[in-house]
Amino acid sequence: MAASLCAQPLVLLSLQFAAAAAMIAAVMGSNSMPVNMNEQREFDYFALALQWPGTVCRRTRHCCSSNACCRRSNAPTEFTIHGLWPDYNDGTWPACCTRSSFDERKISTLRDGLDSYWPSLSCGSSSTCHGGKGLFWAHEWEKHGTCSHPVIQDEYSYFLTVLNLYLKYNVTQVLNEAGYFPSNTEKYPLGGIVSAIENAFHATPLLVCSKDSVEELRLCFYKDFEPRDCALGSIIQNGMISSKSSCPRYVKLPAYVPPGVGHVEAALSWISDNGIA
Ligand code: U2P
Repeated sequence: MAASLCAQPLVLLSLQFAAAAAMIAAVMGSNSMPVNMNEQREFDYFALALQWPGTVCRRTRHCCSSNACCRRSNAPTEFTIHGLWPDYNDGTWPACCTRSSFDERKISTLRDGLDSYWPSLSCGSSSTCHGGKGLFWAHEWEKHGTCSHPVIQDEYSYFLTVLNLYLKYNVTQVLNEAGYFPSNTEKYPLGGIVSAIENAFHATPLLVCSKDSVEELRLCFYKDFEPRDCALGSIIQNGMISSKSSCPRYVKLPAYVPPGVGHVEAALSWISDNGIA
């Protein structure tokens, strides 16, 4: 009798543990380290991940107020922030390092900058580390920001640091100055884009593509926020580090097309909204 009374909570506990582990694995992604806080060693460097709305917004099928792709003429048309990620040199990264839950009030004074430069480009709520759903910012803080210790100590400093880095290292401006502008027809040499960034910031970025379109550009930094080369797409497979780039030799920087009824109609209405003949 006593044994069966004890067994039930144990079964329940292990089911809860399995559910929590599955949830955490989903939040962390496949290359992240286990979520045992005590086992997560300090990270090696930061990656500032930027998204290209012209590519990401093509995935928007229906609109909602939280998706900046749906702001039509007011939608972002330059790289926007995805997150600042503490990474390891071996291509893995720590995730969900402390129990510090996101608190929107702590970043209220940064709100204008975050809305402009760090908008969500999707409608779905993001997973948080502790089993909930929340804002894109909540996901980035809980998954990545909490692993930035001891360099970044709290939520406010994390968001402020990211905004400052983004504004200081203006990737869109560098690409424009090198002659790379949004276009749905033009293709640019990947090497030219990489060289433009290297010349401006003296470090090699990492580009991520969706087919032939640039989707993300990552700038990497030492812990004192001096630029450094990104670990060029190293991923761990079967215990071996291998290098992988998802971009072809010639890539597009697609122009923003508002999501809607269809690409052609949407493009035409966007052109007329913007007074382009
Ligand atoms: O690349 C796909 C997703 O994996 C997560 N990622 C990738 C590289 C890295 O250094 N760190 C990292 O976390 C990202 O997940 P997210 O922050 O969006 O949850 C990235 O989108």
